[in-house]
Amino acid sequence: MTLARLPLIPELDRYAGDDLKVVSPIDGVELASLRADSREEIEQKISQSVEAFSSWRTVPAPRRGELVRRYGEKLRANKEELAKLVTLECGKILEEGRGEVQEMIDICDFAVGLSRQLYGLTIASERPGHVMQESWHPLGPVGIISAFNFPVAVWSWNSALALVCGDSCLWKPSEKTPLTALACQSLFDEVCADFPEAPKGLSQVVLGTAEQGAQIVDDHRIPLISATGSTRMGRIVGPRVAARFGRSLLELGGNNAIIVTPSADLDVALPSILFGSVGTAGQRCTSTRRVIVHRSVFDLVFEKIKSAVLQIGASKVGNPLEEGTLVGPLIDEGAYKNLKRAIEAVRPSALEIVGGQRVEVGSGGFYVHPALVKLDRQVESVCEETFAPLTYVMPYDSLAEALEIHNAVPQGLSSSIMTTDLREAEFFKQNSDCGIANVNIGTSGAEIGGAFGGEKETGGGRESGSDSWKAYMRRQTSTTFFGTEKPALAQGIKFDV
Ligand code: UN1
Repeated sequence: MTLARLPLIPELDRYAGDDLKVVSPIDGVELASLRADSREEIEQKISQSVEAFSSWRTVPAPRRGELVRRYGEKLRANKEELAKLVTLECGKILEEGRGEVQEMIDICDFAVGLSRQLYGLTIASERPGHVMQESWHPLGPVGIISAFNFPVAVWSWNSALALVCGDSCLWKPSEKTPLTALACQSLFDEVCADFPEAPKGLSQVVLGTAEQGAQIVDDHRIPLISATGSTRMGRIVGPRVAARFGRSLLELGGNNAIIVTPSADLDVALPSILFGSVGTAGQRCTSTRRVIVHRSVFDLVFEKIKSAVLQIGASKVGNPLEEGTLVGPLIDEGAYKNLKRAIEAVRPSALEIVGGQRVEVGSGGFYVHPALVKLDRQVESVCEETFAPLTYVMPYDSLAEALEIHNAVPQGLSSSIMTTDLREAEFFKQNSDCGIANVNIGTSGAEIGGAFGGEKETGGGRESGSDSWKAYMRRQTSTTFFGTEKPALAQGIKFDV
């Protein structure tokens, strides 16, 4: 254990144990070995969270915003260290590690503004002397289950909003990336130490695997479970939360496509296709997995992507801490095996396959040459999400057909069209079945200001910007009679005694 590499977790020893071996995907070296929370400890944390909620909900929202503002400042001061830890633990390149921490800072800023804008409504009543209002109240402890690929940003989208909404938080990070969670927790604790209204246990981390996650998922004291991860995980979490009439916010798999039309400006299209396909080693839920290209430019576009992918594969795959690297390692051997499996599944139908092989970068890590598959149509195996740098390129003839191909997968997160034709752009936006539909920018790299999430097997949740905050609050309709006459009943009902 190299404590010196983890200055953000001064109390790491407190978590030491044999349950979770945390390995850096960069070199396979063990970073730490941690203990999972026991059932009793989780029970205690949940009780603590309920307790924390009962006082935090009474703190005025702008003051709650002040705590989040200070946390944003703390992140600014520790951005580089936290970004390095993100890179060390999940393997994304340092530039993207910085981007991830910047997303946290941005959502904190967003939440601070929001803390003064948790607006309700005044509604016209049908009865004389009555007024109707809709207001938003704190919801309760929020359970946050996050994935390895955005180990800290996705937590912050949830927690920054939940905190200004008056909720307490319980965070079960991916068992592959618990260290970044502990680092965020210790920064949070530092901020709370100087904030008298912040109750003990306002935000806590629960360490463990799916087993520990399940205890949070099943607990009726936690009204909202926000879970990010695979569709497989969502299929388990969704029904379990529903069975106890809890609410879930699910951010699951994607299978995102970029449509390239004949009018596309290829200088605009190519960088987006490349960043979406190979950025973060293809391990974003927003990664570009499919490129649907008009037949008139199909070969040209494929060749351009291919030559860029070959160039990246030859010289830009490597240690994510080193400058110049564009593609770091896959998270682990399982991810590499999934990539191999997907390539074998598509091989019989492929016109051409580029890359997909391991790249030797040093010992231990699973580095791969990004894979590109040329197809003459969308085949069955393409419909499954593969969390790796694997991109399928296929042709279309009419835009209606392109949208049919586009929508024929079970996931519905992010989509994009490359076009300079206004009609094509609008047709695409009307017909894409995804939660995100971009024009002339790629599928990945969404800003925090918009609501983030998708339809179908992506789970239907929306988090981050816009009015996503409403998921973290309880809506209340209240009708007040202020008249002096006998109040009327609604619907014109007469009930004279
Ligand atoms: C994820 O991969 O789970 O839009 C989140 C993006 C990032 C977030 C991705 N802002 O690519």
